[in-house]
Parts: sequence; structure tokens; C-alpha cells
Amino acid sequence: MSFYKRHAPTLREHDRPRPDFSKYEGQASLDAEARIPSAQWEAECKRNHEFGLPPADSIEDKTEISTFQRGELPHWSGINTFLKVPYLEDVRKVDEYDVAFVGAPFDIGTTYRSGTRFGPQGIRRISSLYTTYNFEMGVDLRESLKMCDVGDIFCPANITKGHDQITKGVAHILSQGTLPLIMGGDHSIGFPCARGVAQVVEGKVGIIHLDRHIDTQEKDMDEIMHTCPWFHATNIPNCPPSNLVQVGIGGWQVPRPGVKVGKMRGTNVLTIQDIESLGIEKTIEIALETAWKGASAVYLSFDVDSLDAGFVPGTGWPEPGGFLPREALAILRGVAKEGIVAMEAVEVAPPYDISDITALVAVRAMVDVLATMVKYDRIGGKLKQ
Ligand SMILES: [Mn+2]
Repeated sequence: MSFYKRHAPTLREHDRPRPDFSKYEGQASLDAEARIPSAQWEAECKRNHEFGLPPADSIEDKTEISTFQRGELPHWSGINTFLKVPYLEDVRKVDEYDVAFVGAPFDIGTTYRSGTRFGPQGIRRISSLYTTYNFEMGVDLRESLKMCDVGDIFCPANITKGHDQITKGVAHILSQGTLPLIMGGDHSIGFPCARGVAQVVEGKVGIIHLDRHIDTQEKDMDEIMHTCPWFHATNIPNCPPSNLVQVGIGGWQVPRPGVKVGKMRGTNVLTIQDIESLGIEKTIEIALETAWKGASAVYLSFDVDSLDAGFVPGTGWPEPGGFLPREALAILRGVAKEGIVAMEAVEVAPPYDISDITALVAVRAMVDVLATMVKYDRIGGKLKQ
């Protein structure tokens, strides 16, 4: 006689009504999957057989296996682009894609730990952990979007030249009607990225900035470091400070020069305590209202150090007391509902990371934002012709 047959009837009542799961997201997600097509997955498997040859005879289910790996599986092997999407060598053809992942391996703007020059590679490597499907959102990116990885922008070890390169790269992708998802890099790249966006967008650009740090000082040790992006971005005529909203700022790493600039220019700051009092939904509403005020596009800047230091060991300026991962992700998804023109995930420093968890947060932020935009049909926007 089994354990349960002998013991369970005396420990638990079995005649209670079954809980109604139909009202829960879990059930809705189970239902939603059936409505997602698999055509792109099937096409990929077919292509893998063509390019990678059909598998050995002893492989019983041959559909997903080729001799040479050419697709997503196995997750532990293969050549790592972001999510193993195709590498686009000829960036002149980026217009053929909805989304382009691009690295900005630049870390000479760091003021303490360097290492974010390895951020794009770290993010790409752990992105191989992910499928293209999100359960709760009922979105499969592979089935909804044409995605490519254009590789990295060539960033020489000079701040001005590196920033100029990044601006040119971001503007190129966006001017072709493709959504750039930028993998940093230290946060100084926020300036050249926003500048590239502002060159292409007709009208005002708002900025939603998740961070522990205010990043609004003019210079740091005489250079435009990662403490400075929004001073310079908000000098751009169609990137006004009134449309910059900074979410999660606080602690002991907010340099006073940046605070003075924020006060003088009238940027919009919410601390973690503000967000705790307001709640996530109200925070999202405030961020959207502020960034979108009179703007025709919104740029999203996600600094991984906006999370509590305990979740992001692999970053340059960790600060306790930040977001829980699920809070940051909820805010990112919330602001992505209305669409963004481009996004950066910055300050991943793999040399300090542990088990890739910091890089994974960046991956998660990027794919959550993308899936949200798919779900709300917000891919693509009004750009200069
Ligand atoms: Mn920061």
C-alpha cells in the first residue's frame, strides 16, 4: 500500500470544490499559447536541416535536430548573437528587420569599476538561455518580429569619438525604420544614443530613465563620463529636460553637481520611496505623462543598477535599496505599452558578475519591452522620412 493510500485521507479533506483557475493569469496563459502560430519555428527547423544538414540516422525525432547546430537548440551551444537571431553583416540591409540588437561596448566613461565594454558579449551569452516565447504575455517574438543582431558599434578609446560612432550607428538603424535595442556599455552612451534618436525623430523626444543615479552633471573629472549623459542629452533642442523622467533615483551615489543641474533644468525625479508610496501603476502613469508631454517619441534608458545591489553584482556602481527585479520589469513593461523609439540596457559589467545574473536582468528587460510592444502593437513609429 502506498504512502498516500494509508495517510492522505486522514490529513486532508478531498471533497472541497476545485478552485476556479479560469480567473487566473495562469489559465489565460495556457489558453493563449494555442493562438500563437509556429510558422517561423517550423521555417527555422527546415532551414537548419538545409544549412546544417539533416541529423544522423539514429536520431528518432529529426524535426529540431540538424547535424551542425544552426538554430536555438541546444541552448548551451552555438554562436551567440542576442537570442541567436541572425547576425546581419551588411547593416545596409537593416531596413529588412523590425528590430536590431546592437552592442555599444564602451566603458571609458566609468568612474569606478570598468568592465561594461564586455557588456554586449555578456548579455548575448546569457540570452541563449531564453526562448523567444513569454508565457504570461502570450507572445512569441520569433513569430511576431523579424529580428537581427547587427553586432557591435566600433567604439575607440576616446569619449568624443566613441560617442560619435554610437550616435551614427543608432541613427542609422532608426533611420531605416528599425527599432534599435542597444546593449551597453557604460551609461555615458545614453547621450550619444539619445542624440542619434533625436536626429531621426521629427518632434520632441522624451526620455524615461530607470536608475539609482541622477546622471545629469556636465562633466566628471573634466570628461563626459557615465555620470553625465542627461546633461548633454537635454542640451539637444528636441530633447528637453521637461520630458526627462528619472525613476528610482536615490542613495549615496547621487553627485551634488548633477542634483544642481536637475533642479536648475527642471528634470523630473521619482525616488524609490516615491514609487513605494505611489505604487507601480501610478508610477508608470506619471512616467508616461511626463515623457510623452508634447513628444513624438520616447527613448527608454534602463540602468541595471536601478535594481538593489543584491541583484546586480556585475555593475560599476552598485547601490543597496533599489528596485526588486519584478518592480523594475513591471515599470519597463508598463512604459513600453505606449511604444518606445529605442532602448538601451546599460552598466552590465561581466567581470564582476556572478552566474550571469546581472546580464540576465538586462536580457529580461529587453525581451519584456519587446514582447509588450508586440502585445500592444507598438512596433514602429513616426520617423523623419
Ligand atoms: Mn546608475
